[in-house]
Amino acid sequence: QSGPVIDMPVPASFNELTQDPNLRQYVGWVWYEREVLLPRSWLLNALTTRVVLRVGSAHYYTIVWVNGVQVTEHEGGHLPFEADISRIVQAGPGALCRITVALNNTLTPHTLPPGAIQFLADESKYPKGYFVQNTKFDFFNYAGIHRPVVLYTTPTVYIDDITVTTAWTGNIGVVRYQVLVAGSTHYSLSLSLREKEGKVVATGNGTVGELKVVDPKLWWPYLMHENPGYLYYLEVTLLAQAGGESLEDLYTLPVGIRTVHVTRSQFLINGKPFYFHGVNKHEDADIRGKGLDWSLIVKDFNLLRWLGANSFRTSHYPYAEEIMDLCDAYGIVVIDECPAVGMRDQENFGNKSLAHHLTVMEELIRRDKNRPSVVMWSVANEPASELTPAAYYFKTVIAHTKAIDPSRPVTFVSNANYAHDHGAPYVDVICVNSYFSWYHDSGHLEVIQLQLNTQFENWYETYQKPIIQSEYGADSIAGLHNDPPLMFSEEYHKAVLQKYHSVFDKKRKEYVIGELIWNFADFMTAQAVIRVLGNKKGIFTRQRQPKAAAFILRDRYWKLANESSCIHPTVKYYNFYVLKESPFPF
Ligand code: GCB
Repeated sequence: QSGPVIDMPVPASFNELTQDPNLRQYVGWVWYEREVLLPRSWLLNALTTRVVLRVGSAHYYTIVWVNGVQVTEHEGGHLPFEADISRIVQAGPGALCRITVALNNTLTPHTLPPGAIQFLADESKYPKGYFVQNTKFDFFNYAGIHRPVVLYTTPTVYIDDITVTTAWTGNIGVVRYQVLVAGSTHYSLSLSLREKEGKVVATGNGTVGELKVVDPKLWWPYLMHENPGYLYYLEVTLLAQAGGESLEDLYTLPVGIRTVHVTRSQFLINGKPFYFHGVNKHEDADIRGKGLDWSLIVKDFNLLRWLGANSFRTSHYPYAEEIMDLCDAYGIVVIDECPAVGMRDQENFGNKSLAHHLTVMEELIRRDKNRPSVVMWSVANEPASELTPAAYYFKTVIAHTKAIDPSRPVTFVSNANYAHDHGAPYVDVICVNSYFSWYHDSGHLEVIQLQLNTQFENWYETYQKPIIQSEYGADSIAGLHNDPPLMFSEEYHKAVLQKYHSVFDKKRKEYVIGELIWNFADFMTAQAVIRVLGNKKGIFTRQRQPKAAAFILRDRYWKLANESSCIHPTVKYYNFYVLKESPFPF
């Protein structure tokens, strides 16, 4: 009944695991199914034990059944969702649990990212019923269960959510907390804040409060301090009664004490100017597509640190929590972006899209709000912000984002004309993408400096807000050489970067607060005449080998780190920090 059944690993994209071109470009429903044996102790006492099924992310629209009963559905890839499955698994006598997932990767004008199905009805050219899925974003629409699926338990009275914000003045650090408990109104909560080594530095109780830390060790970005990414651990203990038994729920949340502020020309972390010298990434690799891969994650962090990158933007969607955990622990600063990319048509700005966009921002903030590494939310990448409905649309999305999280600035990534950008008036920081001498004036390296200078001056004059060059770069095919530099050669790639850098060096003394290369690594896109097995703007190949441009950037980033007024004196050029102890058990 179900059609062909094949073995499918989780997590992974399904597209490139077989030799079948139809599976690679498949659009529609796919089904996953797996039976697992639950521990009996999870099933015996429904009054005390709650069983939860959690999906890290599945692309795009997902329906989940347990033992044939629908337990949840979720719209949108890149973000987690879960379902309380206690009643279903605790009802039957057996410990066998059948998990069925139906997943559909069809994108519509109202999904994030949007897409459109085009039926091609001319039967002299296309078979009957032929259709294609069109998208206006530049990465392959990999699909599947992309992140881990886990089963876990809590007591029936449990810690549902924790919100932490931090501040410090003088030698006192402040950790404000709010704990949400579900399952009962009768419980007690106690909190302890521990240092890395385990020593308790502050205690509290109740659902809302403030913990004070004397001489706090602040959370600093990588290369801004000799001990970056310092984390305290907030232990929240809940005690309650249910079914005649005492219940305990314990949750440990890593907490970094730091502040973020934006002025008209600066980005301040802990009161000191922070200059973003980093990258844009993708979750993308051979074979597994967008499936989570620990080895790749660790390799990428080692490359970031080798490069001297202090930050990245999660272009163009939220990245795995496992990646975000390492940003917190290593001090890599993150601009956290939602999947609003490729919004190029009028119909992407209606009420249906807007309602979904607000939900996505809520889900993203709920997931990442406590992360010290996340210093700014990005609500979209290069939408058609010059269209009239974009004005109300982005005003609403940005206001909603700020209302949920007043503690962080908000940005919006533009490439539209500065004078007609309907997002820019509402953001705290302007992010601009540009590709001079690539998509415009192709091959003319000599115009980059003039055009880039004009770009910065126009945006700053109009909005008086700090600016990040959120994308720039050029394609190069690794191993292709030409001197004088011609497009697609490694020499041209290097030359574009160097021209941009000379302008950044002038403007960073004024109001430019960062530069993020497009892209960290080559990545897969839809097939097109301007794409050679994908986008080749990576400074690393898709297999993570450096192109010539990587060495230019490495030189620059380490120099920037050493020049920066706030760099710790012991940080030396080309000094590569290796953590003595890894904070995570991989
Ligand atoms: C952009 C997009 C990015 C593309 C890049 C390019 O502006 O934000 O998704 O991949 O340009 O290389 O064209």
